[in-house]
Amino acid sequence: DHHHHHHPHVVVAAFPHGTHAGPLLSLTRRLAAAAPNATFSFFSTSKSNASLNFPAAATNVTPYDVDDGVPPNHVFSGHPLEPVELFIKATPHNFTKAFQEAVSRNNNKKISCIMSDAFFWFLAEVAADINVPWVPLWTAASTSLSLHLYTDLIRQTIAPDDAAATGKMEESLFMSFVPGVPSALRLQDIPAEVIGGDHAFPAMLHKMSHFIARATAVTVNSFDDLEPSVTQHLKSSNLFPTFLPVGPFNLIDSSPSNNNLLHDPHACLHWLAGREPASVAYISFGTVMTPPPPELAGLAEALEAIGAPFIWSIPDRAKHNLPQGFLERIGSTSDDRSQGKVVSWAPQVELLSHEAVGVFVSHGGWNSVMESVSGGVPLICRPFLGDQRTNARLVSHVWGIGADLKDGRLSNKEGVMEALERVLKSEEGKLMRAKIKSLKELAKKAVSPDGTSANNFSQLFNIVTSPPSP
Ligand code: U2F
Repeated sequence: DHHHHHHPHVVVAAFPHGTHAGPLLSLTRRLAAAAPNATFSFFSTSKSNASLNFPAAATNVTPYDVDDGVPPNHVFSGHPLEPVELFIKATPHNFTKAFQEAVSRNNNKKISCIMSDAFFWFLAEVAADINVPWVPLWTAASTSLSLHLYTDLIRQTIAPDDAAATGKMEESLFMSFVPGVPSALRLQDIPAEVIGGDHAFPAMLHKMSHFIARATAVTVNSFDDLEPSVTQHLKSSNLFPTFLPVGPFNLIDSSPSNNNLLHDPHACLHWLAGREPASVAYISFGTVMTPPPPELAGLAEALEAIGAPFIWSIPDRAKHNLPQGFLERIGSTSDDRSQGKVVSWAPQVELLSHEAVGVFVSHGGWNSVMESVSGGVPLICRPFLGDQRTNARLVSHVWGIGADLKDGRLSNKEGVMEALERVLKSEEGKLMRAKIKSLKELAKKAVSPDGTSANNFSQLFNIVTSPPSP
Protein backbone atom coordinates (compact mmCIF):
# COMPACT_ATOMS: atom_id res chain seq x y z
CA ASP A 1 0.00 0.00 0.00
CA HIS A 2 1.00 3.56 -0.71
CA HIS A 3 1.54 4.57 2.92
CA HIS A 4 3.67 1.62 3.74
CA HIS A 5 6.02 2.02 0.82
CA HIS A 6 6.48 5.77 0.99
CA HIS A 7 10.20 6.60 0.92
CA PRO A 8 10.45 10.34 1.42
CA HIS A 9 13.07 12.41 -0.38
CA VAL A 10 13.55 15.57 1.63
CA VAL A 11 15.68 18.35 0.16
CA VAL A 12 17.19 20.77 2.67
CA ALA A 13 18.49 24.18 1.50
CA ALA A 14 20.92 25.95 3.83
CA PHE A 15 22.00 29.58 4.02
CA PRO A 16 25.81 29.27 3.87
CA HIS A 17 26.83 32.35 5.91
CA GLY A 18 26.94 33.08 9.66
CA THR A 19 25.83 30.19 11.86
CA HIS A 20 22.81 29.10 9.82
CA ALA A 21 23.80 25.90 8.02
CA GLY A 22 25.04 24.09 11.15
CA PRO A 23 21.74 24.36 13.04
CA LEU A 24 19.77 23.32 9.93
CA LEU A 25 22.03 20.30 9.51
CA SER A 26 21.58 19.49 13.19
CA LEU A 27 17.80 19.41 12.74
CA THR A 28 18.23 17.37 9.54
CA ARG A 29 20.41 14.81 11.31
CA ARG A 30 17.76 14.34 14.02
CA LEU A 31 14.99 13.87 11.45
CA ALA A 32 17.14 11.51 9.39
CA ALA A 33 17.98 9.39 12.42
CA ALA A 34 14.27 9.10 13.20
CA ALA A 35 13.38 8.25 9.57
CA PRO A 36 15.96 5.71 8.40
CA ASN A 37 13.97 4.90 5.24
CA ALA A 38 13.93 8.52 4.09
CA THR A 39 16.57 10.22 1.94
CA PHE A 40 17.80 13.67 2.98
CA SER A 41 19.73 15.73 0.39
CA PHE A 42 21.42 18.73 2.02
CA PHE A 43 22.43 21.79 -0.04
CA SER A 44 24.96 24.48 0.81
CA THR A 45 28.10 25.98 -0.75
CA SER A 46 31.21 23.81 -0.90
CA LYS A 47 32.93 25.96 1.71
CA SER A 48 29.99 25.70 4.10
CA ASN A 49 29.55 21.95 3.52
CA ALA A 50 33.25 21.38 4.17
CA SER A 51 32.93 22.97 7.62
CA LEU A 52 29.91 20.90 8.68
CA ASN A 53 29.66 17.66 10.55
CA PHE A 54 27.87 15.23 8.22
CA PRO A 55 27.07 11.76 9.44
CA ALA A 56 29.17 8.93 7.98
CA ALA A 57 28.84 8.35 4.24
CA ALA A 58 26.56 5.32 4.53
CA THR A 59 23.73 7.22 6.23
CA ASN A 60 20.70 8.88 4.71
CA VAL A 61 22.04 12.46 4.70
CA THR A 62 24.04 13.47 1.61
CA PRO A 63 25.67 16.86 1.04
CA TYR A 64 25.39 18.66 -2.32
CA ASP A 65 27.30 21.81 -3.23
CA VAL A 66 25.55 24.85 -4.71
CA ASP A 67 27.13 27.83 -6.45
CA ASP A 68 28.17 30.60 -4.02
CA GLY A 69 27.60 33.38 -6.57
CA VAL A 70 31.15 34.74 -6.27
CA PRO A 71 32.40 35.75 -9.74
CA PRO A 72 35.81 34.36 -10.79
CA ASN A 73 38.71 36.52 -9.53
CA HIS A 74 36.37 38.57 -7.33
CA VAL A 75 38.13 40.77 -4.77
CA PHE A 76 36.15 41.20 -1.54
CA SER A 77 35.83 44.63 0.07
CA GLY A 78 35.66 43.15 3.57
CA HIS A 79 32.06 44.22 4.19
CA PRO A 80 30.39 41.35 6.10
CA LEU A 81 27.26 41.40 3.93
CA GLU A 82 29.08 41.31 0.57
CA PRO A 83 29.29 37.50 0.25
CA VAL A 84 25.66 37.36 1.37
CA GLU A 85 24.54 39.74 -1.39
CA LEU A 86 26.46 37.72 -4.02
CA PHE A 87 24.95 34.48 -2.80
CA ILE A 88 21.40 35.85 -2.90
CA LYS A 89 21.91 36.89 -6.52
CA ALA A 90 22.74 33.26 -7.42
CA THR A 91 19.42 32.02 -5.97
CA PRO A 92 17.09 30.29 -6.75
CA HIS A 93 18.82 28.85 -9.81
CA ASN A 94 21.82 27.49 -7.87
CA PHE A 95 19.44 25.49 -5.67
CA THR A 96 16.99 24.26 -8.31
CA LYS A 97 19.90 23.05 -10.45
CA ALA A 98 21.38 21.10 -7.55
CA PHE A 99 17.95 19.68 -6.60
CA GLN A 100 17.78 18.17 -10.12
CA GLU A 101 21.18 16.60 -9.59
CA ALA A 102 20.08 15.04 -6.29
CA VAL A 103 16.92 13.66 -7.86
CA SER A 104 18.82 12.01 -10.68
CA ARG A 105 21.55 10.67 -8.38
CA ASN A 106 18.78 8.98 -6.35
CA ASN A 107 17.23 7.02 -9.25
CA ASN A 108 14.84 9.88 -9.91
CA LYS A 109 13.34 9.67 -6.47
CA LYS A 110 10.88 12.58 -6.43
CA ILE A 111 11.18 15.36 -3.90
CA SER A 112 8.54 14.91 -1.18
CA CYS A 113 9.33 17.92 1.03
CA ILE A 114 11.47 21.08 0.90
CA MET A 115 13.06 22.23 4.14
CA SER A 116 15.14 25.39 4.13
CA ASP A 117 16.45 28.40 5.92
CA ALA A 118 13.48 30.74 6.36
CA PHE A 119 15.34 33.37 4.30
CA PHE A 120 14.57 31.39 1.12
CA TRP A 121 11.01 32.58 0.40
CA PHE A 122 11.43 31.58 -3.27
CA LEU A 123 11.38 27.90 -2.30
CA ALA A 124 7.72 28.38 -1.35
CA GLU A 125 7.11 28.75 -5.09
CA VAL A 126 9.30 25.77 -6.00
CA ALA A 127 7.45 23.65 -3.43
CA ALA A 128 4.03 24.79 -4.69
CA ASP A 129 5.00 23.90 -8.27
CA ILE A 130 5.66 20.30 -7.30
CA ASN A 131 2.90 20.20 -4.68
CA VAL A 132 5.04 19.38 -1.62
CA PRO A 133 5.31 21.07 1.80
CA TRP A 134 7.76 23.92 2.39
CA VAL A 135 9.11 23.81 5.95
CA PRO A 136 11.39 26.75 6.82
CA LEU A 137 13.69 27.03 9.85
CA TRP A 138 14.23 30.50 11.33
CA THR A 139 17.64 30.13 12.97
CA ALA A 140 17.09 32.98 15.43
CA ALA A 141 14.56 34.00 18.10
CA SER A 142 10.78 33.79 17.72
CA THR A 143 10.76 37.48 18.69
CA SER A 144 12.96 38.60 15.78
CA LEU A 145 10.92 36.38 13.44
CA SER A 146 7.77 38.15 14.57
CA LEU A 147 9.37 41.58 14.04
CA HIS A 148 10.28 40.58 10.47
CA LEU A 149 6.84 39.20 9.76
CA TYR A 150 5.32 42.52 10.80
CA THR A 151 7.70 44.55 8.60
CA ASP A 152 4.85 46.25 6.71
CA LEU A 153 3.01 47.16 9.91
CA ILE A 154 6.20 48.51 11.49
CA ARG A 155 7.15 50.54 8.42
CA GLN A 156 3.68 52.06 8.19
CA THR A 157 3.67 52.86 11.90
CA ILE A 158 7.06 54.47 12.21
CA ALA A 159 6.92 56.35 8.90
CA PRO A 160 10.73 56.40 8.71
CA ASP A 161 10.94 59.48 6.49
CA ASP A 162 9.22 61.68 9.06
CA ALA A 163 11.12 60.08 11.89
CA ALA A 164 14.48 60.62 10.21
CA ALA A 165 13.51 64.19 9.36
CA THR A 166 12.59 65.10 12.92
CA GLY A 167 15.51 63.13 14.38
CA LYS A 168 13.07 61.38 16.67
CA MET A 169 13.50 57.88 15.35
CA GLU A 170 15.88 56.63 18.02
CA GLU A 171 13.81 57.76 20.98
CA SER A 172 11.01 56.31 22.99
CA LEU A 173 9.08 54.36 20.35
CA PHE A 174 8.26 50.98 21.83
CA MET A 175 7.35 48.04 19.64
CA SER A 176 4.34 47.07 21.72
CA PHE A 177 2.03 47.57 18.73
CA VAL A 178 3.59 44.41 17.24
CA PRO A 179 1.48 41.45 18.42
CA GLY A 180 3.17 39.30 21.05
CA VAL A 181 6.39 41.32 21.19
CA PRO A 182 7.63 42.24 24.71
CA SER A 183 6.93 45.86 25.58
CA ALA A 184 10.57 46.55 26.55
CA LEU A 185 11.68 46.44 22.90
CA ARG A 186 12.32 49.85 21.38
CA LEU A 187 12.72 50.95 17.79
CA GLN A 188 16.51 50.90 18.09
CA ASP A 189 16.40 47.26 19.21
CA ILE A 190 14.83 45.89 16.05
CA PRO A 191 16.78 44.53 13.05
CA ALA A 192 17.80 47.29 10.62
CA GLU A 193 16.38 45.22 7.75
CA VAL A 194 12.90 45.61 9.20
CA ILE A 195 13.18 49.40 8.89
CA GLY A 196 14.28 49.25 5.25
CA GLY A 197 17.13 49.19 2.77
CA ASP A 198 17.31 48.43 -0.92
CA HIS A 199 20.01 45.78 -0.96
CA ALA A 200 19.32 42.12 -1.73
CA PHE A 201 19.44 41.08 1.95
CA PRO A 202 16.70 43.37 3.36
CA ALA A 203 14.69 42.73 0.19
CA MET A 204 14.91 38.97 0.80
CA LEU A 205 13.73 39.35 4.39
CA HIS A 206 10.84 41.55 3.31
CA LYS A 207 9.79 38.93 0.73
CA MET A 208 10.03 36.31 3.47
CA SER A 209 7.46 38.22 5.51
CA HIS A 210 4.98 37.79 2.65
CA PHE A 211 5.81 34.25 1.55
CA ILE A 212 5.91 32.73 5.03
CA ALA A 213 2.11 32.31 4.75
CA ARG A 214 2.77 29.49 2.28
CA ALA A 215 4.83 27.44 4.71
CA THR A 216 3.26 24.22 5.93
CA ALA A 217 5.03 24.76 9.26
CA VAL A 218 7.68 27.15 10.56
CA THR A 219 10.36 25.88 12.94
CA VAL A 220 12.72 27.82 15.23
CA ASN A 221 15.69 27.05 17.47
CA SER A 222 13.92 28.31 20.58
CA PHE A 223 11.41 26.87 23.02
CA ASP A 224 7.86 27.83 23.92
CA ASP A 225 8.50 28.98 27.50
CA LEU A 226 11.44 31.24 26.64
CA GLU A 227 9.32 33.59 24.54
CA PRO A 228 5.80 32.84 25.77
CA SER A 229 3.81 35.76 24.38
CA VAL A 230 5.36 35.67 20.90
CA THR A 231 5.09 31.88 20.77
CA GLN A 232 1.45 32.06 21.74
CA HIS A 233 0.84 34.68 19.09
CA LEU A 234 2.64 32.81 16.30
CA LYS A 235 0.79 29.61 17.20
CA SER A 236 -2.63 31.24 17.04
CA SER A 237 -2.17 33.90 14.35
CA ASN A 238 -3.07 33.32 10.73
CA LEU A 239 0.39 34.34 9.55
CA PHE A 240 1.10 30.67 8.76
CA PRO A 241 -0.53 27.37 9.76
CA THR A 242 1.82 25.73 12.27
CA PHE A 243 4.57 27.08 14.52
CA LEU A 244 7.08 24.61 15.96
CA PRO A 245 9.85 25.75 18.34
CA VAL A 246 12.14 22.70 18.58
CA GLY A 247 15.20 23.98 20.49
CA PRO A 248 17.59 24.51 22.10
CA PHE A 249 19.42 22.48 19.46
CA ASN A 250 22.61 22.37 21.52
CA LEU A 251 20.85 20.50 24.34
CA ILE A 252 19.79 17.78 21.93
CA ASP A 253 22.82 17.62 19.67
CA SER A 254 26.16 18.57 21.13
CA SER A 255 27.66 19.82 17.86
CA PRO A 256 25.04 21.98 16.16
CA SER A 257 27.23 24.90 15.06
CA ASN A 258 29.41 25.56 12.07
CA ASN A 259 33.05 24.56 12.21
CA ASN A 260 32.29 21.90 14.73
CA LEU A 261 35.01 19.76 13.21
CA LEU A 262 37.37 21.90 15.24
CA HIS A 263 36.71 20.94 18.80
CA ASP A 264 39.13 22.24 21.42
CA PRO A 265 42.32 22.91 19.45
CA HIS A 266 43.82 25.17 22.15
CA ALA A 267 42.99 23.02 25.19
CA CYS A 268 40.65 25.58 26.80
CA LEU A 269 38.94 22.92 28.91
CA HIS A 270 42.27 21.93 30.43
CA TRP A 271 43.06 25.58 31.20
CA LEU A 272 39.65 25.99 32.86
CA ALA A 273 39.99 23.00 35.17
CA GLY A 274 40.22 23.95 38.85
CA ARG A 275 39.21 27.61 38.42
CA GLU A 276 36.80 29.09 40.97
CA PRO A 277 33.07 28.66 40.19
CA ALA A 278 31.56 31.49 38.11
CA SER A 279 34.87 33.40 38.01
CA VAL A 280 35.93 33.22 34.36
CA ALA A 281 34.79 35.50 31.51
CA TYR A 282 34.30 33.88 28.11
CA ILE A 283 34.42 36.22 25.12
CA SER A 284 33.34 35.67 21.52
CA PHE A 285 31.65 37.85 18.92
CA GLY A 286 30.56 35.00 16.65
CA THR A 287 31.57 34.17 13.12
CA VAL A 288 30.67 37.33 11.20
CA MET A 289 31.78 40.41 13.14
CA THR A 290 34.88 41.61 14.95
CA PRO A 291 34.63 44.74 17.10
CA PRO A 292 36.71 47.67 15.82
CA PRO A 293 40.16 48.18 17.45
CA PRO A 294 39.05 50.84 20.02
CA GLU A 295 36.44 48.40 21.34
CA LEU A 296 38.90 45.52 21.47
CA ALA A 297 41.19 47.85 23.43
CA GLY A 298 38.46 48.90 25.87
CA LEU A 299 37.59 45.30 26.61
CA ALA A 300 41.23 44.20 26.89
CA GLU A 301 42.03 47.03 29.32
CA ALA A 302 38.95 46.33 31.43
CA LEU A 303 39.91 42.66 31.72
CA GLU A 304 43.45 43.56 32.80
CA ALA A 305 42.16 46.17 35.25
CA ILE A 306 39.81 43.83 37.10
CA GLY A 307 42.12 40.85 36.78
CA ALA A 308 39.37 38.34 36.01
CA PRO A 309 40.53 35.16 34.30
CA PHE A 310 39.23 34.90 30.74
CA ILE A 311 39.10 32.92 27.53
CA TRP A 312 38.76 35.07 24.43
CA SER A 313 37.93 33.46 21.10
CA ILE A 314 38.98 35.75 18.27
CA PRO A 315 39.67 34.75 14.66
CA ASP A 316 43.33 34.87 13.59
CA ARG A 317 42.49 37.53 10.99
CA ALA A 318 41.54 39.95 13.80
CA LYS A 319 44.24 39.21 16.38
CA HIS A 320 46.54 41.98 15.14
CA ASN A 321 43.86 44.48 16.21
CA LEU A 322 44.35 43.65 19.89
CA PRO A 323 46.26 46.33 21.82
CA GLN A 324 50.08 46.27 21.70
CA GLY A 325 51.62 44.02 24.32
CA PHE A 326 48.28 42.63 25.55
CA LEU A 327 49.05 39.00 24.74
CA GLU A 328 52.49 39.21 26.37
CA ARG A 329 51.17 40.89 29.52
CA ILE A 330 48.48 38.32 30.16
CA GLY A 331 50.86 35.47 29.36
CA SER A 332 48.34 33.95 26.98
CA THR A 333 50.57 31.65 25.01
CA SER A 334 52.57 29.66 27.49
CA ASP A 335 51.24 29.41 30.99
CA ASP A 336 48.46 27.22 32.37
CA ARG A 337 47.96 29.74 35.18
CA SER A 338 47.98 32.82 32.95
CA GLN A 339 45.23 35.41 33.53
CA GLY A 340 43.81 34.82 30.10
CA LYS A 341 43.82 32.68 27.03
CA VAL A 342 43.32 34.12 23.56
CA VAL A 343 42.39 31.46 21.02
CA SER A 344 41.13 31.28 17.44
CA TRP A 345 38.45 28.72 18.29
CA ALA A 346 36.97 27.52 21.60
CA PRO A 347 34.57 24.70 22.51
CA GLN A 348 31.88 27.26 23.29
CA VAL A 349 29.04 24.92 24.21
CA GLU A 350 31.23 23.09 26.73
CA LEU A 351 32.70 26.31 28.14
CA LEU A 352 29.24 27.75 28.72
CA SER A 353 28.17 24.66 30.60
CA HIS A 354 31.33 24.61 32.74
CA GLU A 355 30.80 25.82 36.31
CA ALA A 356 33.93 28.01 36.24
CA VAL A 357 32.51 30.31 33.55
CA GLY A 358 30.65 33.25 35.13
CA VAL A 359 29.94 35.65 32.27
CA PHE A 360 29.76 35.59 28.48
CA VAL A 361 30.73 38.77 26.62
CA SER A 362 28.95 38.25 23.30
CA HIS A 363 27.59 39.92 20.17
CA GLY A 364 24.21 38.39 20.96
CA GLY A 365 24.08 35.98 18.00
CA TRP A 366 21.13 33.69 18.57
CA ASN A 367 23.11 30.46 18.83
CA SER A 368 25.32 32.06 21.46
CA VAL A 369 22.32 33.26 23.45
CA MET A 370 20.73 29.79 23.37
CA GLU A 371 24.00 28.17 24.41
CA SER A 372 24.38 30.61 27.30
CA VAL A 373 20.81 29.96 28.45
CA SER A 374 21.43 26.21 28.21
CA GLY A 375 24.59 26.60 30.27
CA GLY A 376 23.15 29.07 32.79
CA VAL A 377 25.78 31.79 32.18
CA PRO A 378 24.70 35.50 32.27
CA LEU A 379 25.69 37.71 29.33
CA ILE A 380 27.03 41.13 28.46
CA CYS A 381 26.00 41.85 24.87
CA ARG A 382 27.61 44.16 22.35
CA PRO A 383 25.28 43.69 19.35
CA PHE A 384 26.32 44.63 15.81
CA LEU A 385 23.87 43.59 13.12
CA GLY A 386 20.67 41.83 12.15
CA ASP A 387 18.75 40.37 15.07
CA GLN A 388 21.56 40.92 17.60
CA ARG A 389 20.16 44.13 19.10
CA THR A 390 16.81 42.45 19.64
CA ASN A 391 18.50 39.53 21.36
CA ALA A 392 20.60 41.87 23.52
CA ARG A 393 17.49 43.69 24.73
CA LEU A 394 15.72 40.41 25.51
CA VAL A 395 18.76 39.42 27.58
CA SER A 396 19.07 42.64 29.58
CA HIS A 397 15.49 43.92 29.86
CA VAL A 398 13.07 41.06 29.26
CA TRP A 399 14.74 38.05 30.84
CA GLY A 400 17.05 39.99 33.19
CA ILE A 401 19.93 37.61 32.51
CA GLY A 402 22.63 40.08 31.59
CA ALA A 403 24.08 43.55 31.96
CA ASP A 404 24.07 46.15 29.22
CA LEU A 405 26.99 48.44 28.41
CA LYS A 406 27.20 52.13 29.06
CA ASP A 407 27.07 53.78 25.58
CA GLY A 408 26.38 50.34 24.12
CA ARG A 409 30.04 49.97 23.23
CA LEU A 410 33.16 48.31 24.55
CA SER A 411 35.46 51.26 23.93
CA ASN A 412 34.60 52.74 27.31
CA LYS A 413 36.91 50.81 29.67
CA GLU A 414 35.11 51.93 32.87
CA GLY A 415 31.76 50.96 31.38
CA VAL A 416 33.05 47.48 30.58
CA MET A 417 34.57 47.09 34.07
CA GLU A 418 31.28 48.11 35.62
CA ALA A 419 29.31 45.58 33.55
CA LEU A 420 31.78 42.78 34.33
CA GLU A 421 31.70 43.59 38.03
CA ARG A 422 27.90 43.73 38.07
CA VAL A 423 27.69 40.24 36.63
CA LEU A 424 30.66 38.60 38.37
CA LYS A 425 30.63 40.27 41.78
CA SER A 426 27.34 41.96 42.70
CA GLU A 427 24.08 40.77 44.25
CA GLU A 428 22.38 41.76 41.03
CA GLY A 429 24.73 39.36 39.23
CA LYS A 430 23.62 36.57 41.54
CA LEU A 431 20.03 37.33 40.63
CA MET A 432 20.88 37.20 36.92
CA ARG A 433 22.54 33.84 37.46
CA ALA A 434 19.50 32.54 39.34
CA LYS A 435 17.19 33.73 36.57
CA ILE A 436 19.22 32.19 33.78
CA LYS A 437 19.48 28.94 35.73
CA SER A 438 15.71 28.77 35.90
CA LEU A 439 15.52 29.36 32.13
CA LYS A 440 18.06 26.57 31.77
CA GLU A 441 15.73 24.25 33.70
CA LEU A 442 12.84 25.25 31.42
CA ALA A 443 15.03 24.54 28.40
CA LYS A 444 15.90 21.08 29.70
CA LYS A 445 12.23 20.39 30.37
CA ALA A 446 11.30 21.51 26.83
CA VAL A 447 13.58 18.94 25.19
CA SER A 448 12.83 16.07 27.57
CA PRO A 449 10.16 13.44 26.72
CA ASP A 450 6.75 15.08 26.43
CA GLY A 451 8.31 18.55 26.69
CA THR A 452 7.10 21.23 24.26
CA SER A 453 10.14 21.03 21.94
CA ALA A 454 10.00 17.22 21.91
CA ASN A 455 6.30 17.26 21.02
CA ASN A 456 6.82 19.95 18.40
CA PHE A 457 9.60 17.80 16.92
CA SER A 458 7.19 14.83 16.57
CA GLN A 459 4.78 17.07 14.72
CA LEU A 460 7.60 18.30 12.49
CA PHE A 461 8.67 14.72 11.83
CA ASN A 462 5.16 13.82 10.67
CA ILE A 463 4.98 16.79 8.32
CA VAL A 464 8.44 16.23 6.82
CA THR A 465 8.04 12.49 6.24
CA SER A 466 4.37 12.35 5.26
CA PRO A 467 3.47 10.87 1.89
CA PRO A 468 2.63 13.33 -0.88
CA SER A 469 -0.99 14.32 -1.16
CA PRO A 470 -2.63 12.47 -4.07
C1 U2F B 1 24.79 34.76 12.77
O1 U2F B 1 25.55 34.56 13.93
P1 U2F B 1 27.05 34.20 14.30
O2 U2F B 1 27.54 33.04 13.54
O3 U2F B 1 27.94 35.40 14.27
O4 U2F B 1 26.88 33.87 15.88
P2 U2F B 1 26.05 32.81 16.71
O5 U2F B 1 24.64 32.65 16.25
O6 U2F B 1 26.24 33.21 18.11
O7 U2F B 1 26.79 31.44 16.43
C2 U2F B 1 28.15 31.26 16.68
C3 U2F B 1 28.36 29.76 16.82
O8 U2F B 1 29.74 29.45 16.71
C4 U2F B 1 30.16 28.70 17.82
C5 U2F B 1 29.17 29.01 18.92
C6 U2F B 1 27.87 29.22 18.15
O9 U2F B 1 27.18 27.99 17.96
O10 U2F B 1 29.11 27.94 19.85
N1 U2F B 1 31.53 29.07 18.22
C7 U2F B 1 32.33 28.12 18.80
O11 U2F B 1 31.93 26.98 19.00
N2 U2F B 1 33.62 28.46 19.13
C8 U2F B 1 34.11 29.70 18.94
O12 U2F B 1 35.28 29.92 19.29
C9 U2F B 1 33.28 30.70 18.37
C10 U2F B 1 31.98 30.34 18.02
C11 U2F B 1 24.24 36.16 12.82
F1 U2F B 1 25.28 37.06 12.79
C12 U2F B 1 23.39 36.36 14.07
O13 U2F B 1 22.89 37.68 14.10
C13 U2F B 1 22.26 35.35 14.10
O14 U2F B 1 21.56 35.45 15.32
C14 U2F B 1 22.82 33.94 13.93
C15 U2F B 1 21.74 32.89 13.83
O15 U2F B 1 20.86 33.17 12.78
O16 U2F B 1 23.68 33.84 12.78
